[in-house]
Amino acid sequence: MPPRLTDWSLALTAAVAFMTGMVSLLSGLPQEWFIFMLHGIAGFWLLLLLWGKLRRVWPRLIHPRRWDRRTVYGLLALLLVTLALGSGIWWVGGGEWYFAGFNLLNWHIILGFVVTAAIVIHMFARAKRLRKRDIAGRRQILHLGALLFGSAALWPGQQLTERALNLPGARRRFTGSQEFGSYAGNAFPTSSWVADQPRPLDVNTWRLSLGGAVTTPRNFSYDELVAAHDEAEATLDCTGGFYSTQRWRGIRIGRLLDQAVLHTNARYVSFISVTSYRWSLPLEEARSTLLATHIGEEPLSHEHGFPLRLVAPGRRGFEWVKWITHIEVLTAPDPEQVLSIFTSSFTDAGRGN
Ligand SMILES: Nc1nc2c(c(=O)[nH]1)N[C@H]1C(S)=C(S)[C@@H](COP(=O)(O)O)O[C@H]1N2
Ligand SMILES: [Mo]
Repeated sequence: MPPRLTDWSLALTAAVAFMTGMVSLLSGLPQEWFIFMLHGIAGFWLLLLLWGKLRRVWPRLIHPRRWDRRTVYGLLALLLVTLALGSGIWWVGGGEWYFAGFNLLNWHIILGFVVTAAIVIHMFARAKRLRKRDIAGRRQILHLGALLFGSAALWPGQQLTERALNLPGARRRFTGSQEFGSYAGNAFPTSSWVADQPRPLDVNTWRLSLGGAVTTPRNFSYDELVAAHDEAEATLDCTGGFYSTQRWRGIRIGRLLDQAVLHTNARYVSFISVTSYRWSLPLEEARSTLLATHIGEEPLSHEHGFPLRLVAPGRRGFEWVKWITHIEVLTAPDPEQVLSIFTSSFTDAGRGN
């Protein structure tokens, strides 16, 4: 393949890998499985392209006399991309490896950001325009086609290999997450988006307040919420790579909202933690969603969000707000909630004061 076509294909594939990777963090519904497939195919495509590029620059690499500053950058880039791809493939195969407190998936995400940033900088500094003769031509089209089919075939190949070898990766959910402690009450991993660590909340003084676009703002005591006995079976699927299916108990949000009379322009419901961590759901989805006080027969443990947490089926774990103290009915989306999940750990309550 012409060098420029290889380079532009690399950039394009990296962009696809980056975007599908980002979208996958927000995908939790079974019908969104293809996002994860596209991400995997983009990974294999990168691997094949890299192979082509490596063959091209190989002579420059093995002759120290031909080394220059670009060789060093090139090798560094190669190392980064190999680590990014390797961590992803290893994780998907069921690999367990921790470094500096982060697992393979965490490292894969970090490396994905670093590689993407490096490619963007490189493109601005050095990219050469793609000319007509780089793309038009039977050889080029055959090459690109072979790459596309090759990577598309490698993906199911990988799934089958995992199953044939009975690797731990074969038991992953479509999101890539592995199961822990389903239907066993509080005995599944706990997680934070950053590092929220509030003090345990005292239900004697704790109240849930419901306000915003409502006619009659209200407070609810813990006992009032527990009395509802609504149930839902749902899977918490953390973007850190574990999932757990539980029977949750608490109160359906529609039941709460009915007691406050919503304004006609109400559109979203925001769930706000004592740490200021917050996330919102569209009104109709929120109505059928549960605020949990219990997992199975056990009250939520402090780490799982006692006294009250959101259980939002089909949404990824980071959206399941813990330690809720406020519910705010909104008339418009809340884009700044994305910031809140990064800053909540630095608030007084988030640090445990
Ligand atoms: N207030 C608050 N809620 C939160 C988080 C957080 O950091 N703060 N982390 C989220 C993340 S990333 C996940 S995966 C789930 C983890 O829930 P668990 O600890 O019960 O497993 O809680 C979510 N709710
Ligand atoms: Mo998470």
